[in-house]
Amino acid sequence: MFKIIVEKSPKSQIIMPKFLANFIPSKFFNLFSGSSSDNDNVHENVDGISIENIVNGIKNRKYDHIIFMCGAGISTSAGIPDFRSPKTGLFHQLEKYNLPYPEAVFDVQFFSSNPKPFYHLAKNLLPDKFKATPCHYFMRLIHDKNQMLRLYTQNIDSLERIAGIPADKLVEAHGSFHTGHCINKECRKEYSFESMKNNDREDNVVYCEDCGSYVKPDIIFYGEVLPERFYRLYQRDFINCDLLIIMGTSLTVQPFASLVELVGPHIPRLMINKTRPSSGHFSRNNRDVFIKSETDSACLELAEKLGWRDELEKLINSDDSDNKT
Ligand code: CNA
Repeated sequence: MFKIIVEKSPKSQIIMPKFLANFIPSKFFNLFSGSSSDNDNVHENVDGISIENIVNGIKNRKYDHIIFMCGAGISTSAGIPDFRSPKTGLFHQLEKYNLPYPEAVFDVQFFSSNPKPFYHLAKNLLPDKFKATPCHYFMRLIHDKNQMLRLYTQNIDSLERIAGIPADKLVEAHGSFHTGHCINKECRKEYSFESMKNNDREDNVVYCEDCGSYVKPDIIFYGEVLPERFYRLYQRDFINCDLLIIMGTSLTVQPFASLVELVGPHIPRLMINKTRPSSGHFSRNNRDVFIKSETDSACLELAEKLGWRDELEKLINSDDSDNKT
């Protein structure tokens, strides 16, 4: 089992998790970080696949085993900050907590000694305050059309569930707030989201009612192992994927980021993000398309091209948005 790690420097070498090494020919590295200018809104590889090819492939159901890989960027328009965006990202807001380093807020050792910064931040990430975004509903639409194989998300906000994507289609790779457990190994009492939320302490810290230790939501902290479901499903999903869509992630957290390498060598990969990934995972390649954009506007445009705009808008405006987790 592999623990969650962050690539600290964009220039750092990718440390290939052993579980991926057997799957990944070296030529799959350095895709996407092409030579086209950062001002380009859309990068289409002229010699290879284009957005039109991808749209047509979705329309005529050539792609009906689509995998999505998502990160915090798909939820920023719902009011949930990501980690790394300058000024607005959660790491930028951490100065007041006087942490030894920003990631300490999600470090299991640090949490055991001081959970207060985490619980302050958790207030910003709690799922029931937020509505799913057009991007989430676009993925729901792909599911409704029976073209989604799976949605792998790093997000812990449960907005995918709120958008009505069923749990069996989801891999919440970094866990969720759905449940929590007492951190005392001898206790491990389980708590529901509701019971953790209904906490009237000013510092929001949740204490175990049985043993008095801290209760931690079941989101994966740095240094913790990802859920068993992640390891079980990625092995069979990615070899069956016929289109990979990556949205709103800096692709800096491992082992999640390396999943992009697991689809077959000719499988198209569409990435939608405000910024190009700075790590060395991508370079130009003729099966890759990068759209430099907000995820919501790109998804609305894709829906338009697919002739699904009305359906998407109906979903966005539907009662399904009423916080079902
Ligand atoms: P990140 O490293 O903060 O990267 C987010 C990426 O999204 C950046 O490249 C941004 O440029 C981009 N971005 C931000 N807003 C938009 C937008 N509207 N449209 C398009 N692109 C946008 O976050 P990652 O997800 O890559 O890192 C993984 C961490 C973040 C996981 O451990 C998550 O649990 C964690 N996280 C989750 C949430 C959430 O659940 N909503 C919030 C904050 C952090």
